[in-house]
Amino acid sequence: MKVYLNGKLVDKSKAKISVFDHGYLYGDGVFEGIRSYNKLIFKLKEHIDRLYESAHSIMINVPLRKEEMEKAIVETVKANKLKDAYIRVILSRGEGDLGLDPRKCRGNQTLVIIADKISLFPNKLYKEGMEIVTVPTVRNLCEAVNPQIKSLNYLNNVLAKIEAINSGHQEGLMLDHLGYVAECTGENIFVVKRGELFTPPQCMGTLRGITRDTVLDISKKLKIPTHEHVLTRHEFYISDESFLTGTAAEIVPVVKVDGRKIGDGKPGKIAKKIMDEFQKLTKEDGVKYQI
Ligand code: PXG
Repeated sequence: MKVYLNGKLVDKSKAKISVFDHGYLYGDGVFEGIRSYNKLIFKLKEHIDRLYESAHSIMINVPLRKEEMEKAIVETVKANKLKDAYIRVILSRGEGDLGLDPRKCRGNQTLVIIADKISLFPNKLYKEGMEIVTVPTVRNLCEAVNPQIKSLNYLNNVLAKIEAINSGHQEGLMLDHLGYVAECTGENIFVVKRGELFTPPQCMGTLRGITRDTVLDISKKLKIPTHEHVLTRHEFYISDESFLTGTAAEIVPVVKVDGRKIGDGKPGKIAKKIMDEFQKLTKEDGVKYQI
């Protein structure tokens, strides 16, 4: 495997960074997870835009222009001869000293691009649906560490994931500090009620997911009335269908929340329609590369 490290493609065994890197010491950095399907990188521009927005928000200068970033990502996937890839772009503030002071990193950002494979959940879950549970850890406050920033500081999500796993579930539903539904540990969430689609608005402790945006586009195309609206757990429990969206997870039907069956306890019709449309899109839409 070849890994992109600060402008060079190096062997995985040589892809090493300093223990003084503030990404390692403090989670001081940003990242993106991107997928390619049959030599098409899906929503690459959107992922690059979000990476630059996250970096801007925490005042890290991205050492490449956006066109150069696109090229670096494409070259990394090509170097690994992957038709279908999961691409991780990681930008940290770089090597500094043992203090928090970001100025000590002197603009030495570390940029890593890894192209690999990922399969987050077993196939069975996509057909039969997932059971999820509400977790005690509250989603980060927007005024503290804004969930819109895709930062390397994922402890909030990791804690929630631990709680979900400890209770025998694959995913955990995270609420915001007011008790409204926010998102899962690495996915946005949707519910369907009487043929209409609902998802929490961005300001409710959710990441503006690129798969979420894609689903909103699909629902527009399919003429499914869609609302970005605050949701309580009750609304979840009484919904007809539910599903999760994320680049790594793609679209996963949810059939039980906190022991309550959703609809008839099987993946819903609208979820399936959206999953089909999503699959079609991944086959046609994207930045093409040759291997
Ligand atoms: N919410 C959060 C908190 C995320 O981290 C999403 C929603 C979905 O966003 P996109 O843009 O991918 O549709 C994410 C992204 C993992 C893993 O291993 C998941 C993400 C990132 C990194 C790792 O589960 N999801």
